[in-house]
Amino acid sequence: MKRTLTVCPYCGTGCMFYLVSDNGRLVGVEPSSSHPVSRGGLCVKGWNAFAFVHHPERLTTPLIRKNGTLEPASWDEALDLVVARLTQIQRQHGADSVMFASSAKATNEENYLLMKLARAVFQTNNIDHCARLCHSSTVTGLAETFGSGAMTNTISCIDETDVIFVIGSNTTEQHPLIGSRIMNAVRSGTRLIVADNRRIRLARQADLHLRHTNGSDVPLLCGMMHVIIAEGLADTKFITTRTENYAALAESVADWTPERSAAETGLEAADIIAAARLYAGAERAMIFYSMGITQHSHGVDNVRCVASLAMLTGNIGRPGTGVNPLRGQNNVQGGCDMGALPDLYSGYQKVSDPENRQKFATAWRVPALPASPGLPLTRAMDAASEGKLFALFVMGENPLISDPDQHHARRALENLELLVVQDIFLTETAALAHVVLPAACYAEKEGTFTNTERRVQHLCKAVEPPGEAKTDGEIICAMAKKAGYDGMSYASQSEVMAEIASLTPSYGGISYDRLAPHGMPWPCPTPEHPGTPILHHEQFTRGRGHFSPVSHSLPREQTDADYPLVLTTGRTYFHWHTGTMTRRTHLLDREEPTSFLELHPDDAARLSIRHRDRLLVTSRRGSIQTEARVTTMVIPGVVFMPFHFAEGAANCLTNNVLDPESSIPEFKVCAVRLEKLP
Ligand SMILES: Nc1nc2c(c(=O)[nH]1)N[C@H]1C(S)=C(S)[C@@H](COP(=O)(O)OP(=O)(O)OC[C@H]3O[C@@H](n4cnc5c(=O)[nH]c(N)nc54)[C@H](O)[C@@H]3O)O[C@H]1N2
Ligand SMILES: Nc1nc2c(c(=O)[nH]1)N[C@H]1C(S)=C(S)[C@@H](COP(=O)(O)OP(=O)(O)OC[C@H]3O[C@@H](n4cnc5c(=O)[nH]c(N)nc54)[C@H](O)[C@@H]3O)O[C@H]1N2
Ligand code: SF4
Ligand SMILES: [Mo]
Repeated sequence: MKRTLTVCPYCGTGCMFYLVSDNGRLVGVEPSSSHPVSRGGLCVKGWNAFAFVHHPERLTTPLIRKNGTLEPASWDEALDLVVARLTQIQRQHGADSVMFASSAKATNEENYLLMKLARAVFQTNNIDHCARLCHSSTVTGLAETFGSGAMTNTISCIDETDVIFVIGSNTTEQHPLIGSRIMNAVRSGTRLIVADNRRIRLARQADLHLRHTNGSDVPLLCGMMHVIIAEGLADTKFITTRTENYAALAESVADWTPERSAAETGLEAADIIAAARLYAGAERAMIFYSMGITQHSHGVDNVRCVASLAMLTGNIGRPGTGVNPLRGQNNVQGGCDMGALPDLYSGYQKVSDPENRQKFATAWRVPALPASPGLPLTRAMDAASEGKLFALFVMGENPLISDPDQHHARRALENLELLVVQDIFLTETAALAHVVLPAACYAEKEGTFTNTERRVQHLCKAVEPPGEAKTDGEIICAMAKKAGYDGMSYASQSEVMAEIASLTPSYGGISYDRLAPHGMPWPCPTPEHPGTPILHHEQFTRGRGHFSPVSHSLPREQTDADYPLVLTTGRTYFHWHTGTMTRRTHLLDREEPTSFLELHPDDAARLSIRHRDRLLVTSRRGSIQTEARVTTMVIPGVVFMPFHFAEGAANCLTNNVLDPESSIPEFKVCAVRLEKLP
């Protein structure tokens, strides 16, 4: 038996564990008892993270579509075809007629390499990844207010805080090892406020559970800030020494009396007052938030309000405080850090700045790099439907199931002249591709992932990839070579990290020999620097923290007589997104085998729907069939569905409207009607 220390491939919590293998095959997982986050624990997905690796449906050879069907091909044939078609399409329609979707499942090194391939070799800034669907509103909102869009504090700070405010995060199911840290803290006396209208596990432990209507976080947070200012609970010393633009914020919340906030949120004024007093009264308070805040057409405004609330009470820059956006995928923090974003190089260096372009062009040995920001992923589907985007290269994403408005996404993907999908399984998106490239998974490669608390961790190779599958990094470098670029041959992944460090100030001091055993948090500017667990300690990354007042806007789609219920979408504990890995893991699939919809008993009674009845769910974009779960998890008027299931796919229903500033879709609110099926 061999034990290989590596990083969990599921969520951004970033637990580390040992993969146990016997004769080249994985047989199990053992937690790492000394890991600072997981501390010997794992959730059910971590315990089962070996099971999909040897699944018989893994992709083992490249596939090329011939006469309508995908047929096995050699690597040379497949990569020659991809490079030739990309080049041809660019020649015909311009450099920006192609786009690269990077992957929060891939390593930092691979994200860096794909963004280098897009920018240096194919001369386009059209590169993005699933962070667009997830925390793009955080990146925009916190960059403006603090100067940095990452979690400000550490997971261990949970043990040192007095009050935890969880807003729009189902932490015990989606970041289970962080959720259990919160539960432990509450058991030893930490106070907990939960703002989420589902009765999630944490809500049952909370001192205050605020079940406000979906999309009413701005009124809730403005109401709390109004109370804090009116009752003299603001931290005036912090405001004067550390922040700017306070007067504008104070003016903007002056009308947000608890009564007005109550009317807009559906809460009691007394609860809003109580939440404000509890949060502001603490010596140290932490905010955790996730998709309930970000996935709205006003997601950036939500983030601005969260940032203001923390600054107003001086809850930034100290242990046990902070604004903590929980990053979802195992390496979505790293995907952003590595510049798999249309407007930024690695380390959030703007492509619009000529000095940055010069620096990267020199290092990459190319004459010039493109200046105008590329397309956000969520605008790619429109561009493909409108005949402005002709080729899409997708590494490790499944947009046909994860993008909003599936009919629209399918039409767009089918309209492309070239769709290439590089994945470990033949996903629903891959089934539409012209070329499919078989990738190695996390257990079959070396590299680094950066978790939600900015901790860069090293993963080690445990077993060989199946068949002819290659690592994402190998495939990208082979493509660069075939495109005639000689600046992408590396002897090892640590060499790629050395290049990243040389170009990325926040990773400047990071190298593989410093990462054992459990990684270190960026910013880490020099080889001597110990890493930075807590951001904005003496000053904010941007200097002074900036209060950004917001005005209130409603979700873009409202209910009416034809579509009387609000649909909100999200996740379950057992499944991962589009189910490619978890639905191929027997123990997980057994727990949650199929699509379902939660609805409140009052709505069920009105519509004569019983538990487990088959339902037809219809929105303005499409219909699906699913199964009813009658439960008080949800409030009357709101129904909830996970988006994991290709049959009964929630994203047939969701709305493709975007936040104008961050281009995040409004996954958390659309309008539907239900009919009981015979
Ligand atoms: N098991 C599992 N874990 C995962 C994932 C997975 O697929 N499966 N995905 C990972 C990824 S990439 C991400 S981004 C994270 C997401 O993690 P979370 O954001 O925690 O998960 P969601 O279920 O999308 O939504 C969280 C909560 O937002 C609430 N909500 C909906 N609308 C609103 C609103 O208007 N305001 C407020 N305050 N709350 C609202 C919902 O009721 C829900 O309980 O999870 C990560 N972890
Ligand atoms: N309705 C609704 N839709 C949503 C959301 C929601 O809350 N509601 N949330 C959104 C959010 S936050 C997110 S993050 C997205 C997620 O959307 P996606 O990123 O599209 O979802 P995943 O299923 O995680 O896709 C990851 C893919 O990578 C593959 N993969 C795994 N490991 C590797 C590897 O090492 N290399 C390669 N090349 N491939 C690999 C997997 O097989 C899988 O196909 O969904 C979004 N969609
Ligand atoms: S909490 Fe997240 S990182 Fe930890 S074992 Fe579970 S899925 Fe993996
Ligand atoms: Mo996400």
